Amino acid sequence: MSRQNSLIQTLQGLETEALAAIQAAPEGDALEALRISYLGRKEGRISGILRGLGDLSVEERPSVGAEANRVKEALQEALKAREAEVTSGADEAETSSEDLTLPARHRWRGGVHPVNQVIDDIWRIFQSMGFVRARGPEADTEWYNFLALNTPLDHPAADEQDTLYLKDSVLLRSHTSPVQVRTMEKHEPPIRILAPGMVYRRDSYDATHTPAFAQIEGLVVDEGITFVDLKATLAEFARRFWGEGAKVRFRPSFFPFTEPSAEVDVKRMITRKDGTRGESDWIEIMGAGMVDPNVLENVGYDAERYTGFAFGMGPARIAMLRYGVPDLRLFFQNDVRFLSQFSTGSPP
Ligand code: 2NM
Repeated sequence: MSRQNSLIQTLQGLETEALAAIQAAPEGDALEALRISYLGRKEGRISGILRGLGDLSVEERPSVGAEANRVKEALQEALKAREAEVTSGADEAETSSEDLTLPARHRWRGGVHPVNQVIDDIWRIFQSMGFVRARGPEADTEWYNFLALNTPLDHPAADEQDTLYLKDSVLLRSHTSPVQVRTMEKHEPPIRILAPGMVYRRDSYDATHTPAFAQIEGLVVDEGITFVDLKATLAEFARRFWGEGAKVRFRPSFFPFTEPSAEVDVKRMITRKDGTRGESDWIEIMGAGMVDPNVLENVGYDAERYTGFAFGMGPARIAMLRYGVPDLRLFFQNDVRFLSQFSTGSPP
């Protein structure tokens, strides 16, 4: 065979080999290695042949040169085309064994936090009984948080609650009662308000305590309000929240801002695992009482003319009872595996 024909055959052999390797290259780095090994200026095998053209005779040179250039261009084109394929992932779509009958991945859907669901439910019940929502600052003064509420600063209630002070006589409210005081200062009776909001105490962080938690307090003041109004209002609330068979019980207690004061328990109708109906134990759900006349005087009301009742509860505690959650901290960790159990929406 002539030198000329043998070189052309070598070129065509290299072309076949290179095209197969380029088509099989999985990604950009492998393609670059192939480009260097065939077309690289120094070591490239095609480039070597082109460089050797000078050694050929004038007759041999044109046909070998033309073939070398054709192979070089063919490889450049194949490299470019394969490069586009591996970067676009076209190859993957062609060859993947993806099962198109699998269900689609669902979108994450937000939900209302279980404690907020309880707050919403409680709010709707009192709203339907004519209560109006009241709000106030979370940072307040000793006057609104304690003194106006008939609680001297050396009183065990002020001490017990272990208040978070911001500076002299300014603190994070330890209950939402200062909202009631501010509302009474601004408005004459009749008053019928519900004050939901965050409150803060220097407390531990464990299964039953957190230093920040939601509270809901209610207040009714008018002429002729009695303890019967308090009992009837809370009994109605319990039936609406826990179901028709729910009962309430009032146990004597003490708060500086109410007299008399009571702790309120609820007993619910339950359905046991075997289907039989029965009653739950008594469970404490809130504190309540008749507003102390000193509190009414402190906001400028005539305590001879007006009386009132007030109550306060912790929605997180009620959410624990309602959903059987054993540890308050679960409500604060925002673990989606926990929270998604309380989502009401069905997946799309
Ligand atoms: C409770 C229990 C009993 C209460 C009293 C007042 C106010 F401002 F009217 F005096 N607001 N909330 C109250 C009464 C709160 O929480 C356990």
